[in-house]
Amino acid sequence: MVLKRYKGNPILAPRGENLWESVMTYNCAAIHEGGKVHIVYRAQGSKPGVSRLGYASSKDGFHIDERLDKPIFGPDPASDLECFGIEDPRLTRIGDRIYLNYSAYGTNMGMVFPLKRVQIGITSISVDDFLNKNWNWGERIYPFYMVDNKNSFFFPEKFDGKYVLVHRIPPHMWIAYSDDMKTWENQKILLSPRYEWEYFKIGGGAPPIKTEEGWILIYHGVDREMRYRLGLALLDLKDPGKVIGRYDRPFLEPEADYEMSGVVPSVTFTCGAVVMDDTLFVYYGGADTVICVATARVKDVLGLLKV
Ligand code: BMA
Repeated sequence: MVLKRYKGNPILAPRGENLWESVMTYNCAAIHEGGKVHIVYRAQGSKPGVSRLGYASSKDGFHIDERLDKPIFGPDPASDLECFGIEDPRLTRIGDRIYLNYSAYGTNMGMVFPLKRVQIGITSISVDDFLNKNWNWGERIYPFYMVDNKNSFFFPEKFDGKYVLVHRIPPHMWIAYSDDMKTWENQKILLSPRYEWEYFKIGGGAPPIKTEEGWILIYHGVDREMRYRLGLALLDLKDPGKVIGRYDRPFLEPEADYEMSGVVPSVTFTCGAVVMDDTLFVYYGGADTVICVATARVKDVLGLLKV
């Protein structure tokens, strides 16, 4: 297998002493800035329960050097739109800001018997504030208001002056373009389920990784038994809406104990990957309980994507 699990997995696990992260610490964003990997992870104190985001960092990508005791982002107390939690974060740097995309899990406002809804939430923070751990998050926006939608992230670059977003309206992954991140246009399906192991639905995983041969896109695929695997595609460097490669087999599938058993068994789910010294580090949640990392040489990953 091209992608190799780190032998010290899991690298991060729930901490009983902190109520907000005592049961599940999983699907995490990862971003490489200021000489370290910043890991922003989803945490819960019970299932079902409210998800919040925790923070840890690592210099070498494997060992956690620092971990904060308090969440760095949680539901807006003034809004019903995320009262059930902030899920599955993705981080992307564009210019001098870092964007946080998340699944906002809330209700239909004002309903007597509220309907639970998951939609895309987006906010941002300056790179300086992020690196100094001043958690001054900006405005929260919900670009596809009340649409059943999640697994969104941006490309780190603009294309023809436009922001580009990947998102998921089941069962497909979509791509959309915008001048202001609020109004999205030219939407189209980017990828649809194709293989047996992703038959039920697919969704974006880590924000795209730029290489000389194209953008590496790691996504997840869900089969009929609700098993979550990782998949791999390659997008055109200049036209990110054009798929130029797709690996027909899973890039990673639940096999290790920490992926097979946990709060939700048989799940590998990524929200972030970074490249250091030509090595791709994929951070992922195992069984919705712990955080793991697996690595591969970028050139070997590209080798899987040759069509
Ligand atoms: C999805 C998301 C993920 C989770 C996965 C498996 O719908 O909620 O956060 O890892 O289910 O339970």
